[in-house]
Amino acid sequence: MALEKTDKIWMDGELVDWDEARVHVLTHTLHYGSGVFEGIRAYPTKRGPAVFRLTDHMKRLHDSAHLFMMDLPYSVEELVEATKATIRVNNVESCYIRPLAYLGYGEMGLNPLPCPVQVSIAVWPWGTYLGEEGLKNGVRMKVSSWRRIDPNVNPVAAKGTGIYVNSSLAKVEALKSGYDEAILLNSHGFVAECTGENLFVVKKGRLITPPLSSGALEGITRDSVMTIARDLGIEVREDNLLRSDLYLADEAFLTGTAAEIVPMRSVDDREIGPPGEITRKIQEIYFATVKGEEDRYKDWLEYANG
Ligand code: PPE
Repeated sequence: MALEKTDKIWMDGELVDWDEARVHVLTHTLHYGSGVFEGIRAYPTKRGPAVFRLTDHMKRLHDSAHLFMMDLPYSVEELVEATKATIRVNNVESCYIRPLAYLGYGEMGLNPLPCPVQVSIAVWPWGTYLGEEGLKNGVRMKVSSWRRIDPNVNPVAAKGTGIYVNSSLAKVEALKSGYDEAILLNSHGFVAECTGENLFVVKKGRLITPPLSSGALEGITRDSVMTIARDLGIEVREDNLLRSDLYLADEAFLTGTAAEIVPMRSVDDREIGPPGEITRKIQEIYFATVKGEEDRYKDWLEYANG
C-alpha cells in the first residue's frame, strides 16, 4: 500500500510541505523506538469530513505518552484542532490520520528524559487495510508463533512505536505462510489480539472479546462495537479465549481503525465460514455510523469544518 501524498504535514505547530517533513538521522525515537502514535480515520459525510472519535484518540495518545513519561507539549484540545486544520488544508474528503509524538534530535543514550518531545500529524487517503475482498468475505488468520508482548515487558496499553516490532514479526510470519493476518496469544497461552486489531468471537449468540488483562490494546473500535452490540440487545462478555475457542466460533471478526470491521473466514485452516448474521449487522451499523447516518451515535463524529 504505497502512501498517497497530500500537501501538508503538521509538525510542531507548523504546516510543512509533505516532501519537507523530515527529521535528523540521530532522532532518538529512530534508534530506540521511544515514540507514541495514533491511528484515526475521517469519513465523508454530508457535512464534510468527520473524524471518528477524534478526542478519544487524542486522549489515548496522551495516556500512551504518560506511560512513557513523555510530556506532550500540546493538550488534547490543541491536537484535536491541529488535526482538523490539517484535514482542511489538505482538502481531503476522507483520510487516515497518523499523529506521532517522538523524541527528537539532541541527546543520545537510553535515558529518554532529556530529549525534546516533538509531534507531527499526517493525513492521507487510505483504502481498506485488509482488502475489499476481506471486508466482504472474510480473511484467513494464523495463530502466530510470536507471543504478544507481556505487560511487564512493555506497557502494552501504550501505542508505543517500539512495541510494534512484535506485531510486524507476527504479520510477516502470517503473510509468508500464505495467510492474511495473525492472532497473537499472550504468555499465558490465552488469545490477546491481532497485529493491529482487536478480535471478537460469536458463540451461541453472545459476543466475546479478550479482556484488557490479556494484553490487548483498549481499541476504540472495540469499544464502539461493544456499545453497538449491547444496543442491539446482544450480550457482550470480556473473557479469556483459548485458540480452540477461535476454531469453534460460530462467527469471528477483527476490529481496528485502519482495518475497520473484518470477518474471519478461517483460523489455522479451520473454517469458520462466510460472514455471519451478527458480524454483518455490526459491520452495517459501524459503516453507517462513521458516515454520519446513525443518529444514535452522532456524538462520535467530530467534523473537520465545524
Ligand atoms: N490492537 C493493536 C495492537 C492496534 O495497533 C490497534 C490499532 C488496535 C488493537 C485497534 O485499536 P483502535 O484502532 O483504537 O480500534 N492499530 C492502528 C495501527 C495500524 C497500523 O497499521 O499502523 C490502527 O488501526 O490505526
